[in-house]
Amino acid sequence: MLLELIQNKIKANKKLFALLIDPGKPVRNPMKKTIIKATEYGADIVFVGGSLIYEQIDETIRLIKSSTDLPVFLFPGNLLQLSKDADGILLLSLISGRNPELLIGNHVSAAYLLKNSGIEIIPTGYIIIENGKSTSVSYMSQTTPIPADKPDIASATAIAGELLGLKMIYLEAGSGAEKPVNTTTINKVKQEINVPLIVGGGIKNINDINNICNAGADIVVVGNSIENDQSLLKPLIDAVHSFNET
Ligand code: 1GP
Repeated sequence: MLLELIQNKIKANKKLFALLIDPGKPVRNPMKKTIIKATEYGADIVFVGGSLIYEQIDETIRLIKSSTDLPVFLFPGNLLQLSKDADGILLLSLISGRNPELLIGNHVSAAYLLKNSGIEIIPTGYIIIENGKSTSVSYMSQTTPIPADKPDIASATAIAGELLGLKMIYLEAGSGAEKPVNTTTINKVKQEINVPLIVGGGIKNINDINNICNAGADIVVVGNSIENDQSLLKPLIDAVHSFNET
């Protein structure tokens, strides 16, 4: 079970690298190669999700799973991104927003399908932090991100998520964000929760990884920058894992 594996790694003071694959982008050739390389370089998890969808998700998941033995988890942008071919799903509740469909509505629609799928389900509190420009996730979700200079609101949201029983918290700057979630917010949230903390959005270089890991992220998610420059894959994975050596 992935959640148990994550919890054990965190207990041992280890951090994890998750590669995000956007099923809306061309998966076949460049991405297949990226997934094979990510596996070779020691990535820990593959997340699959995005704002749009171009093909049946099952086909994409099967293709990814044929290239790696890493856990492949859905990180769904919408109800079309569900598949029993994945190993599991981050069942996201967008707790920074007040859009009822993304807090509970979609979960009700998908409940029977998910319950009968047999895949691992990890209830995850999804928190969008504002970063200066509009991102796909805030536009598509029609929600207002938490202001970047209000770490107390972010941490109160994360605490509420944990109190409601959510098993992980995901701090999101938005795919392709100009800059990642600020370290003050990450640090404040980390101090207040006991569940694993995922941080993603706008991570572009080793410096970003170091800042985010030092601030307390347990799992770092990178998508766009690796799609744009595959030579970043190894250094970014190594940067996260360098925190496991001390
Ligand atoms: C987006 O957090 C993820 O939901 C990853 O973002 O594509 O900017 O790395 P990037």
